[in-house]
Amino acid sequence: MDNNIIGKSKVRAFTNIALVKYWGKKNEGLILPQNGSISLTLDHFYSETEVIFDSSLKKDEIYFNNERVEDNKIVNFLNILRNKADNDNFCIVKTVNTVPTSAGLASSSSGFAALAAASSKAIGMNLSNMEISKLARRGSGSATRSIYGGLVEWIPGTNDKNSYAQPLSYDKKLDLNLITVILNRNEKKISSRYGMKSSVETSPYYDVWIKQANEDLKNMKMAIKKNDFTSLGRITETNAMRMHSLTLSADPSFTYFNEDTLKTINLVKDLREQGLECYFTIDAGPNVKILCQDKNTNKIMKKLLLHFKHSDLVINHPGPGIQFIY
Ligand code: 2P0
Repeated sequence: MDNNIIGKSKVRAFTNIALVKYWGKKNEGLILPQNGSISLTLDHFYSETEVIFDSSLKKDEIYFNNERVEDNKIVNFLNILRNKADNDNFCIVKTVNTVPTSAGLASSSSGFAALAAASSKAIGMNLSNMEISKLARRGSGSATRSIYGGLVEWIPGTNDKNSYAQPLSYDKKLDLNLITVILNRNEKKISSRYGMKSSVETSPYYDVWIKQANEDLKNMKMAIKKNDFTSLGRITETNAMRMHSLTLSADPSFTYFNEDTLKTINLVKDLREQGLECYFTIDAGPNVKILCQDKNTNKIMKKLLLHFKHSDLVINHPGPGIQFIY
C-alpha cells in the first residue's frame, strides 16, 4: 500500500442527449443555464474515470484514453473541488471514453459526471447524488443530468445551490430507443461553450428562445406524464430546430449541420411518411440522433442500413445513472 495515497475512486457515467436543450448560460462561472432542460441518459456510450489523490504529487496528472494530456477544464474543475473540500492535494485522473470526443455525442456529459463522482469520493467527501449533480455542473452543464438514468430534468435555479438535475418518473412502456447516426467522428470546430455564448450575445431571437424552451419543457413533461410518444417526439424535433436557429441567427452566423445532417433529417421525415414513427434531434455537431420506440426500431434500422454503414448506427436504450466501481 502506497502511504502517499489519500483516497481513490472509479466511476462509470453514461452520456445523455437532451430532448429539450440547454443552450446558453446566465452565469458562466457557475454554469447556470438560461432555461431548464430534459434529457435521456443512454446505455451505450459512457466514460470511466479513476481519480487517485496522492500527497506526493506536485501537480495534477491527467490521462485520457491512456495518454497524458493537459486539460484546463479538468484542472479548473479540480480546483473548485479542492476549494469545497478544503484540501490542497493533487491527483491522477485517468479517463477512458467510449464516446467519440467532441463530435456532438455528449462526451463532456459523461466525462464530468464520472469525474465529479470519482473525485469527490477520492478526496473524502461523501456527497448525495443531488450534490454530485451540482458539482458536475461546474465542469460542464450537460454533466449535471448524467448523474441519473432514464429521463432527467435539470432545474435551472438561480445560484450554485439550487441548479441541479433530478430523475423524471415515466412509464417504461414508452419504450424509448435512440439511434445515433454517426456522420462525423472528428472534433467539432465550434465548441458548445463558444456557440452558446455567441447565441446569447448576438442572436436577436435569444429572448424568444428562452420563452419557447420553457413552454417546450412544460409540454414535454406533460407528454411524459401522459405516456404520449407522438407529442414527446414532436417537441424533441421542434426544440432542436429552435436551438439550431440561434446559431443561424448569431453574428457571425454558424451551424453545426453539414450536408449529411440535412439528408438525414429528410430521411427521418420520409420514414415518418411511410408510417414508421420517429423523430430527430441534433446537438453541437453534425451527428443525428433518431428517437423511436422498441416496436419500430428494427424496421427503421433496416431502412437506415440502405444509407449508412452498420458501424455508424448505434441503438441506445435508456441507460443507468452513475455507477461506483470502487
Ligand atoms: C444539451 N448541449 O442540453 C445541449 C444541447 C449541446 C446541445 O449541453 O459549456 O458541454 O460545458 O456547459 O454541456 C453541450 O454543451 O457545455 C450541451 P458547457 P456542454 O445537452
